[in-house]
Amino acid sequence: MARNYKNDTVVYQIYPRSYKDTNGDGMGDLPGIISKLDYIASLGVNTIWLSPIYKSPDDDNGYDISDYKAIQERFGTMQDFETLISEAKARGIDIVMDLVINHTSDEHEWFKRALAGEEKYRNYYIIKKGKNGKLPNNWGNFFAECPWAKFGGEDSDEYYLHLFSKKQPDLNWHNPEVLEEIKDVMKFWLEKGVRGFRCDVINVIYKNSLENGKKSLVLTGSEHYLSTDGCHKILAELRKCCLEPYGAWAVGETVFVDLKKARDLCDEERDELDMVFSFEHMECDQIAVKWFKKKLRPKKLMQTITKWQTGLFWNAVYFENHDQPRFISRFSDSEGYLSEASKMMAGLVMTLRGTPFVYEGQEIGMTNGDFKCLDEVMDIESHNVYKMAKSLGIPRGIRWKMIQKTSRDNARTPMQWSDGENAGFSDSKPWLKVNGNHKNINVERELTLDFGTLAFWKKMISLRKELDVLCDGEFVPLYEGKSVYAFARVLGSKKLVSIFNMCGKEVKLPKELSAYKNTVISSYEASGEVLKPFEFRLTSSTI
Ligand code: TEU
Ligand code: CA
Repeated sequence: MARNYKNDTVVYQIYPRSYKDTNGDGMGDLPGIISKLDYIASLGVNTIWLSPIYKSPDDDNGYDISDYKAIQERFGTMQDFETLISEAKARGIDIVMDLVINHTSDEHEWFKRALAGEEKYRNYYIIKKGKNGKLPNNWGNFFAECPWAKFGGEDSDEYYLHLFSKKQPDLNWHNPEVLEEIKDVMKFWLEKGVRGFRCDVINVIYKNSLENGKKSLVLTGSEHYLSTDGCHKILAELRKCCLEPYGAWAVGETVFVDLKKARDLCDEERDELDMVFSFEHMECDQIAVKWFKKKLRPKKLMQTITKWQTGLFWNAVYFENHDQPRFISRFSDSEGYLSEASKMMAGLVMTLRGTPFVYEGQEIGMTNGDFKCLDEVMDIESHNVYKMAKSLGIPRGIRWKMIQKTSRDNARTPMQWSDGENAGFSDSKPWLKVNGNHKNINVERELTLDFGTLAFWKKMISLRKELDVLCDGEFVPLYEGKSVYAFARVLGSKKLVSIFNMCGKEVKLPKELSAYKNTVISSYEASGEVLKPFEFRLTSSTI
């Protein structure tokens, strides 16, 4: 299969509303991203993935799109977007767009016309009569709501399906016209020079049936829509008609995938996606559902990483994004070692096999938000889950702890550019509270440090691109201990060994690893027989 990404692609994800505000409305914007392109280029990344910048009423921060071919006014203009593409290109940086096609906004023209009774557009959505005054089926919803909402007012006997918020009606992918519309959208952006797409919840788009689902704690009904044959067909078609002719690539966000399902979507022989974001490694510290967290056990994390590294031809390597709590905040003993933990993560992200994704702020070791109460949290999912927890009788204190630990807003706090007012993000009150730790953790300060967090990330990014063994080499598991992890990357006679201490205590270097002494780079200035808290080292040896 043609693979249109390059093995030395390193992606930087930007969540536009939190990156840089230039017009003082407290919300990041496209001119803000343009003003930071030199900074982004200095990181050494060669691709930017932009979370949605399309027109949207912002019920789910842009993942509810009301016009696929227009720019969100608050973010800027189409002219700004074109400038971003060309200025990025001038710095050797490609742009990848977020493609959200499981649902639109209920304010999209198509939905409005459906509501107005146009048959053609009713067919774009999944609309069903209730069963004897009840809902059409027993399915669950990703945002802890009811997935069915009345279509056309309270008196209607019809419902529309929404797996996410009520303002995100699911598209009907049984309708070939929907496919044609989306092809047209993709071509529109490809013509403007974008290099590919990150496809939002792509493995749920095609619903096989609307029958009741098997009762389950999470997402009852998902067996009717996870990775269906219909979905595979659509992806193959989008690849052939849209991606291939433009030499574009696609990463799929694929929820609840196991290895087998992931292989079916992006294996070497499949002409669908280039790679997928899987979730198993993000769930190492969860109890049944992501809102209940337990202590992260490094060993579980290592085992999961090894499983996916050895199980897939090529991985999308990520540990942070706009939906996940910051990773360094998940290590229970990272307090006091935040910079060390971040450097270790740089070592991990950049030496695993696959395409590395760095999420804004990860390169300076940003942490979870420091929210004190629910009023400071904006995310719709957090508010819904809080409500649901309340209705289940979960006590207030515990409810809040849940949200505090797991809210998606943890990763959405404004980028910390300086120790100044609003962290240098904006001249006025930001849309989401800036983390108080910007006094210590910020880009300006990092730029003065020779051995700081940022300097280390940059060094690792440049190694990742320069060393062919990191780009192309096989992954070979070597060691999984209580906190020590090691693996090799091998290409011909070249071999690099990554060694990690995934905890905040010193540990002796295991004897199995004592041969790997030839250090290429280390997250501590000197490295010896003892692994320091969260130490990472990369060593080289020959075969
Ligand atoms: O996320 C899909 C998804 O399943 C989760 O990661 C989501 O954040 C939620 O927590 C499930 O419980 C994607 C986007 O990344 C997310 O920002 C959107 O809200 C969502 O799709 C809907 O478009
Ligand atoms: Ca702005």
